[in-house]
This record gives sequence, structure tokens and C-alpha cells, in this order.
Amino acid sequence: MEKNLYYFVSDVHLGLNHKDPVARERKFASFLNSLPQNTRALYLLGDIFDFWYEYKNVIPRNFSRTLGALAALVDRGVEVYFFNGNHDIWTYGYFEEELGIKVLQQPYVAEIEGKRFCMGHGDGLGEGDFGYRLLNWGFKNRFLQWLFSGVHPRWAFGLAHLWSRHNRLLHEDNPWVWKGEGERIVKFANSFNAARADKVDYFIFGHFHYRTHMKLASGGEMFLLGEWIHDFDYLLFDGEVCQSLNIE
Ligand SMILES: [Mn+2]
Repeated sequence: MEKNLYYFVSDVHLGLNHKDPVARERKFASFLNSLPQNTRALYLLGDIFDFWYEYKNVIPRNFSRTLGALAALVDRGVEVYFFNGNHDIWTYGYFEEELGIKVLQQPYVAEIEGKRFCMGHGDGLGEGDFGYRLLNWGFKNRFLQWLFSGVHPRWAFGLAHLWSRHNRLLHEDNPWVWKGEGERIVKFANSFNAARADKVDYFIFGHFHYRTHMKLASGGEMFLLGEWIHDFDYLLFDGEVCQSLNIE
């Protein structure tokens, strides 16, 4: 019997003005279009869009091929799941209602082919980082969102792109270094597993733009996904093993 396939991808940052954004989107859309017939599910683990903001009757331009490919996957019976990343927090029903995608909240535990997965974008999990939490609270606050939705898109999108660029420059000035066991996400996964009887086999997160795989002290393994700005990374689970892969 043919195996069921499960794909995980994050941090495509569509729309980010880096090199050739149009070519990047086409590459992502053709990846989606190329998923084999035995694909059961696709998990989009956040920051697929560098900025997504939808209004009651309007969605952002530039992503037609991606949205079309996602709709086609849903229509052929693939389950598509979407986690909001810190760049695409602001989804208000379009993905569910028009595309048939299920929007999930992290940390989300799912049983897949007898293995237990814990998934999410990975931002803000674990303890600490007060500044980040405060910003995140503001971003997720319904009243502030309502105020923001009254800002003309010319200003709203202008502001968002400035913010995203600032984020990136910050990273470039002060290169981030993976701290291994000491990293907040690793501590989160370890305490998550230590606290439960039904242990998670695989923790899968995005956000860090750092592809890695590690065995956890508390049992289970963690995979962090890479990104689609310089590399084109994804993870495949075939019912038995998880593999980090990338497209040339
Ligand atoms: Mn992120």
C-alpha cells in the first residue's frame, strides 16, 4: 500500500522584498502544485507571508498563485493547516471560509499515523522575553486590531513593510546564535514533554530560520524548519520517519 505523506513548511515570507519576490512565490506555488497524490496533509507553520492583513472585503495582492495552489490542494482532498506566525497574525476567516484551510493555535498536538506531533510557529513559547510578549499582546489585541483595520491600506502596508525591514536589519546587525539546549524553544519542549504521560514524539516549529534536528533530554525529537528566503526547506513525514529536505 502507498504511504501517506505529510508536509511541513514555514517562513516562506512571501512578499518580502529580497532578490526576486515573484520568482520566490512561483517556486513556492510550484512546490505546492508538485505535492504527490498520496499527500494527506500540509502544515503551514507560520510566516508564510511576510505580511498578511485582511479586511472584511479585501485581501492583499501578490499571492494569487499560492492561494490558488492551496485551494487546489484542499479541493483534491489534502488537509491544509495554517498557524499564524508573527508576520501573519492577522487572518480573519478568509483562509477557513474561502480556501477551506484550518487555522490552528500553537502549541497544537496531533496524532499522525500513530506518532504524536506538537507543532506551532514557535515564537513566544517558553518563558521570558517581556518585550516580545508585550508587542505580541498588542498585535493580538482585538481593540487595537479594530483600530488598525480603519487605517488606510496605503499606510497600514507601508508601516508593516517598514516594521518587517527593521526586524530583518536588526537581525543582520546582531547575528543571532543558536544556543542549543539553552534555547527557550528547547526548554519549552522539554518541560512540555516532562509534564505529560502521552509523550510527544516530534516537536516541529518554524520561526528561527534555522534548520536543525535534536534529540530531547525529556524524550522525543525536535525539528526546526528552515526558510524560503535563501534556502527552500521543508519537512516530510512518511508515516515512519521525518526528513528535512530542500528544493534546489
Ligand atoms: Mn517568525
